Formats: sequence, structure tokens, C-alpha cells
Amino acid sequence: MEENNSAPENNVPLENPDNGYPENHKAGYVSIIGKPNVGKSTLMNQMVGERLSIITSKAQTTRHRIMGILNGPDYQIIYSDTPGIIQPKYELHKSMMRFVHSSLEDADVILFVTDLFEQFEEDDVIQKLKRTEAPILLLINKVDLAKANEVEEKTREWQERMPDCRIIPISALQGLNIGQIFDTILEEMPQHPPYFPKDELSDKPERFFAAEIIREKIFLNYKKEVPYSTEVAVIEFKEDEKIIRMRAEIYVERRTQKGILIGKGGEALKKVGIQARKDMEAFFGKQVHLETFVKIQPDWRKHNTQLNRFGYNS
Ligand SMILES: Nc1nc2c(ncn2[C@@H]2O[C@H](COP(=O)(O)OP(=O)(O)OP(=O)(O)O)[C@@H](O)[C@H]2O)c(=O)[nH]1
Ligand SMILES: [Mg+2]
Repeated sequence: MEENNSAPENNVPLENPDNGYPENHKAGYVSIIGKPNVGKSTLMNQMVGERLSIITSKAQTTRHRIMGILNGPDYQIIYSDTPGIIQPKYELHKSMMRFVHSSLEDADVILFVTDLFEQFEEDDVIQKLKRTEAPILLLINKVDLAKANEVEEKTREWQERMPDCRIIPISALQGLNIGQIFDTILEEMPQHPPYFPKDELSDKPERFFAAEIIREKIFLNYKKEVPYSTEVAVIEFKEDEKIIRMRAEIYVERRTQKGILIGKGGEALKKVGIQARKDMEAFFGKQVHLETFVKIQPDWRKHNTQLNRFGYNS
């Protein structure tokens, strides 16, 4: 019989994985998916215990697949936070949906997140789930805001739509029933050596998180299309013992957006810089010096060359 030499691209264990790990070590991938704004990123941060993904009240905040790794002596759970599932309008959206698909392909367990307020108008998430075989946990989020009987009603509705799923009502914000999710995931995890070194927290580099923190502040400080037309790239990241010095480029699509972003006398952008620096100092545990430059890149969301430059590989 011919040997199959095509190694899988993902799920490749570390070299010499048996070194030092118990035989019953568990490891696997957990994909967090759902519609925009239901609380996927809030949940991932809760599960990992770190503020890895940015969170805002606006839909489509997350644009990448962001892995958050939780390590224990005999387990490694690799969560993937993903963009909310939408009908793509731009090349950017298509790339975001490819991130969702790649996380589903790798998944050992799927956390399908919905919330009390999701108007079930499209079954696009359910359709995507039909193509996977991994066990699905359906999480009804934001139950801290529930009125009487609302949780029971929503649970019943979802049970009808997804009769094979285990349903858990949660509050990602308040940490309600998070332990129950963890226990279920661990039960479902296959025996496997770790995929990543045990001290790693994410697959993303430090400058990615720095850029995301700036993007979060832009989502929080501006209205309408400005946050959606903005992309951030950290082009310099120099760290010494005491301080990290960063240069970030902020791209918008139009001249008018550049004006709005900078604001009168530069006040608006200054505010973003101060807020971002504060959060970066907490994230990196070090003093941060941040310089920002605003540039115009017309219609960057529509062009694959631009998107590739920004890390949305097509
Ligand atoms: N009350 C309440 N609010 C929550 C909860 N979980 C998340 N939120 C809020 O819901 C909003 C969206 O949260 P995110 O975690 O950014 O949602 P997301 O699903 O990652 O959104 P996208 O990245 O845009 O797809 C934020 O304002 C959160 O603070 C919860 O359990 N209770
Ligand atoms: Mg998100």
C-alpha cells in the first residue's frame, strides 16, 4: 500500500510531543461561532481568563480567527474566536467567513453562541454546522438580562431547531455557567499531546494585539461607517527592558474619514491614542510609547492585495 505523505496542514502536533506529557493528556480545538454581537469574544476571554479579543457593542468587531490557548498540566484547549457570520458584501467579509470555515474544519468541539435577542432571520449558521461532525454546544448568552420565562422560551425554541444539541444558558459577561462549558469541553477533548508550547497564550503575535486594541478604541469613539472603514497596522514594535515603542498606521477609505478620525486640532485621535496606550500597558505589563499616523487607502475592503497586506489572507 502506498504511504500517504500529505501531512495535514492544521492539527500538527509538536515535535517529540511525548516528552514529558502524561499518556492521557488531552488537547483539541474549540471553535466559537455565531451571528455578530452575540458575545463570542466575551466568551473566549472568559474561557481563557485573558483579555485577548476586543469587545465592543458594535456588530462585526472581530475580523480574524483569534486563538486563545488554555493550558493545564494534562490538557490544552485551543479556543478560536471568529467573526460573526454574515452575508459577505466586500472581499473583507469573504475573508472573514473563510476564517470561520477554517475554524470549523479544525474543531473538536463547537460552541455555537446565540443570545436572548437574536432575531432568527437566517439559518446560515445552522447550514454551516451541518457540514461538520464535531459535537455542538449551543449557548444562549446574556441571560443576565432575561425577563421572566425568557430563558425557558428561548431554550425551547432552540431545542426545536437543533434537537441534537446540548443547550446551556450562560452569561459570558458575568461568568455564569462557564464552568459547565469547560467541563463538557474537557469530556469531549480527544487524548492528544499539546499542539502548542505550554506557555503560549495565542497564535497571534504581540503587534496583532496592539493593533486590535487601537481598533477597539476606534470602534468605541466613532460612529457610522468610520470604524468599519478603518484598519490598523503596527509597523514598528521595539521592546526594551522598560518600554515598548510602537508606530501604528491607521488606514481609512476616504479623505473625509481621515478628517473625522483626527478631529479638530487632533483631539479625537489623541483620545484614541491615550485610551489605547492605557490598555496596551495593562496588556503588555510595560510602559508603552505610541505614535499614530492616519493614511488613506481607497476602498481597501474591496481589494485582495490590500487585504493580504493587512493579514486577511485570501
Ligand atoms: N449583558 C450582557 N452583555 C454581554 C454578554 N456577553 C457579551 N455582552 C455584550 O455584547 C456586546 C458584544 O459582545 P462581543 O463579545 O464583542 O460579541 P461578538 O459575538 O464577539 O461580536 P462580533 O465580533 O461583532 O461578531 C458587547 O457590548 C458585550 O459587552 C452577557 O453575557 N451579558
Ligand atoms: Mg467578536
